[in-house]
Amino acid sequence: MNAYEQAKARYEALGVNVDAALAALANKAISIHCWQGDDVGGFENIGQALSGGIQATGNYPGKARTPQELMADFEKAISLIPGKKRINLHASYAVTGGEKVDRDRLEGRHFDAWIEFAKKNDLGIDFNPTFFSHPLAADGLTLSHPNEEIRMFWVRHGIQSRRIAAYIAEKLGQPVLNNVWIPDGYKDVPADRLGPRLRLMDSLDRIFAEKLDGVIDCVESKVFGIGLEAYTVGSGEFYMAYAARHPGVYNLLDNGHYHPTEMVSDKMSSLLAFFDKLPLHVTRPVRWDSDHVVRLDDELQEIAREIVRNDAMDKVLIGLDYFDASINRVAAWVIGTRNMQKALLQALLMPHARLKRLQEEGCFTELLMQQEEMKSYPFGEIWAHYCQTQGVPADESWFAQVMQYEKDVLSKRA
Ligand code: RNT
Ligand code: ZN
Repeated sequence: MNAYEQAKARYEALGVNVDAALAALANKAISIHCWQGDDVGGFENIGQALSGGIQATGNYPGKARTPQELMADFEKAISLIPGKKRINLHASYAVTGGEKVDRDRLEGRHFDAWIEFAKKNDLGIDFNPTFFSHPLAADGLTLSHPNEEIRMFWVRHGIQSRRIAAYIAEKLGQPVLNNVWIPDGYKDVPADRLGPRLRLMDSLDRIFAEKLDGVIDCVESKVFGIGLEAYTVGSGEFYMAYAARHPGVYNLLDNGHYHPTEMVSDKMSSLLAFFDKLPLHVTRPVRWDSDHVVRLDDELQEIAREIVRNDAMDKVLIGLDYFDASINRVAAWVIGTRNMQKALLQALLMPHARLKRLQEEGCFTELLMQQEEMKSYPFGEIWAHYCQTQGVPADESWFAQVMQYEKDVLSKRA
């Protein structure tokens, strides 16, 4: 028996079907965010720094400056990642061929280059309207803006974005997740909390009014942004209630968007009890919503276990959302995505039925023992075997390829 067969036998002795686990992993798409490649810059060239209370810190050389560069970097990354992949786009990444098209005038055809790219690389696509880094979002307000003209500009952007998502879905022949996140909030204690929320509700109603095929709609809450610390219009309660009252609109959970001891892994089952889909942004908050590269840490593993043991591989739509500008950006994609997949594989290799039975029978000592013993099972051998069957490097040997790419390509971008 080789190392893989020995490892497999250990899991099978627990009653785990390893072949089924590997098939399930290979079939689960991870939506990889395009914005790690250029520090959430986009291609509009409208002289706007990243705004909206989010920040990419660091100055590592070689960030992508054009669609061609971003596509090349993304292709390098996905060549080192096993399994099914999607690319998550923002409206600010439209490829307009030099034409200046404002956000409320964007159309599906401005994403044709991405559709071709997706087809060539066998990727699905997800989409996000971009409610930040724009002169009309300079004060941190968009869909809740008290100025009706500005608010309606952003409503039109929301409407166009859903149409773009529908256009992409039609061209690819598969659904597109369209995620609405807005930065709206106030730096200091507001005098009116309800007014902005009622305006946001009205804006969302207008955006979601049109029935469109192929679009999965969702809304993403958060607690605060930089410069918007005291109040966030689109809070957790607001969007959860909105989604509950609007069938077809789902509540996306970003695990950087809660207070530090609140865990998304603990929230998922509550939403799975009520919704048939649960979109996620998987990130790593360090002291704040810092969007560090996803590590294989306890919370990532617990999120993956919630997906697997609740039979929710088809319901939970996994998207990554981090942007570290202080390290090689291609490596950042590879590390974070492989970690998400490793977490899923570990979860798939657990005897969940047996562990649930221990809980139901009140055998908490044995449950604790088994959960802890599982941590030293030979997971790495199964992962390596999976990578080999998928034709990607099984271990850190992928890193040499990224360093070669840095030398040949990234370092030449002055
Ligand atoms: C911001 C949200 C949002 C963004 C992306 C770029 O706090 O997490 O999802 O990170 O849309
Ligand atoms: Zn997010």
